[in-house]
Amino acid sequence: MAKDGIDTPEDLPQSMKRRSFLGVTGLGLASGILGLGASLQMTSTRALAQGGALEGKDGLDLLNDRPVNAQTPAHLLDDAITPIDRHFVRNNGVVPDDTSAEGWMLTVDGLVDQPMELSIDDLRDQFEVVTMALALECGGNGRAMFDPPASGNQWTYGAIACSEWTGVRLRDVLEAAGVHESVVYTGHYGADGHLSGDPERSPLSRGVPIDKAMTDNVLIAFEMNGEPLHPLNGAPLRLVVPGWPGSCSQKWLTRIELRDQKHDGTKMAAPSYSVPSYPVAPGTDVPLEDFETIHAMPVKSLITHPQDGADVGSEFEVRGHAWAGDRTVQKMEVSSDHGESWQEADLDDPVNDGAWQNWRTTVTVPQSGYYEIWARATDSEGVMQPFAIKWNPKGYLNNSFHKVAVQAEAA
Ligand SMILES: Nc1nc2c(c(=O)[nH]1)N[C@H]1C(S)=C(S)[C@@H](COP(=O)(O)O)O[C@H]1N2
Ligand SMILES: [Mo]
Repeated sequence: MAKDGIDTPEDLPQSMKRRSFLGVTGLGLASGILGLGASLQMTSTRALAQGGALEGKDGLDLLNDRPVNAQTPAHLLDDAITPIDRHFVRNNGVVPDDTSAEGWMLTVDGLVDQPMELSIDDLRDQFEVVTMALALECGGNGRAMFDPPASGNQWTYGAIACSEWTGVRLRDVLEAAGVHESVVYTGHYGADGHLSGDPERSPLSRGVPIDKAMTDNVLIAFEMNGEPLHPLNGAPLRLVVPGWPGSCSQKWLTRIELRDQKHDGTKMAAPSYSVPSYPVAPGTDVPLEDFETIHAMPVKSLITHPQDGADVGSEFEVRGHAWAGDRTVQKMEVSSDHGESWQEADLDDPVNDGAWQNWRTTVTVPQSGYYEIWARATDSEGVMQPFAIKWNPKGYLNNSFHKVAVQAEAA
C-alpha cells in the first residue's frame, strides 16, 4: 500500500499495527498487561473522531482519518439489524462534497442495447423497490491479527455490518438496458476523490462477474434502515453486493459499465482484493501473477455478547451473528474450554438471502475463574471456520474463530 499512499498505517504506532488476541481484549486492557498503550491510543482516536470525521457515527474506533476508516467494537454489533450509526466505514479516498440526492445521476452503459441516465426518482419510479437485510464485510476484516503483519487498515473484528437496504435490483436495471451476449463483467464508478487531489484518478473502481451482478439480492440502494444513506456509507446511491468483499459495493455510485472482459479499474489488479492461488507460508513474497481476485467471502461468525473482558455469572447467554458469503450457515458452535468441548447454539435462518444469521446459547461454567468463549460456524457445504489464520500477503479473509475473554463469578 505504500506504493499508492492510500491506506498505509505508517503513522500508527506499532502497538496499533498489530496486536495479539489478548492485546485487543478488554480484559487485557483492564488488567493493564498488554493493552494499555493501545487503550490510550483508542481513547484519543475516539475523541478525535467525535470532533467531526465520524459525525453521525456512535462508538466506532477510528483507524485512519485520511481516508476515514472506522470499525465497530464487536459488542456494539449486537443488534439483528445494524443501526446506521454503528455501520463501519471504509473509504479509499475523499467523500464527495455534495452527497444530496437532488440531481444525482446514474449512468448505465458499455455493452448494452440502450445506455441509460437515471435519477434516483427514475430508479424508484421505473423499477420495483425492495428492502433487504444485507451483510457487508470488508475483505480486510481481521487483518490486525496477521503475523507477519500485512499493511493496510488494521481491522480487528468490526468491518462487518448487516443493515436493511432499500433500493432496486441491479439485475432489473441491467435487463432494462439490455445486456449484450458478450458481457462478462461489470465496472463500478463512484464520485469520491483520490487522496492526491488529482481529479483524473479514482480511489476505487471495482466490478463483479456478470452472473454475480444478476443475482437477486444485489441492490442499487438509496436507503439504509429506512433513511437516506449516511454520507460516509455512500449517500445518496450505492451498490450493495452481499457475500463478496465490501469493495465490490461501490459507494457514491455514478456509473455501471458492462464489459466483455474483466474490469480494469483502480484496485482490480493484484494484489488488491486478491489472494495467492496456492497456500503460502507466512511472510512469503508472492509474484503478482500468482494472485487471484477474491470472489465470495468465507464462513465467519462474531460474538456480540458478552463483551470481551466482561464479568459474568456461572450461567450466561452467549450470542452473535454468522454469515457465509454466497452460502448460508448451517451450524453454530461455542466452546468455553479452549475447544475441548463444543455446544451447539440455537441458529436462526437468514431473514432473506444475504443477511447474517443470529445465534444464541446459554453457557454454564463449572467454577469461578477466567474463561475464553470461542465461536465457530459451519456453512451449508460443510466448511467450518478455521482455528488459525490462513496467511496471505495483503491480510484478507481472516475467518478464524472469534474469541472473547470473560471473568466468571460463580454464585
Ligand atoms: N466509491 C467507493 N466505494 C467504496 C469504497 C470506496 O473507497 N469508494 N470502499 C469500499 C470498501 S473497500 C468497502 S469494505 C465498503 C465499505 O462500505 P461502508 O463504508 O459503507 O461500510 O465500501 C466499498 N465501496
Ligand atoms: Mo473493504
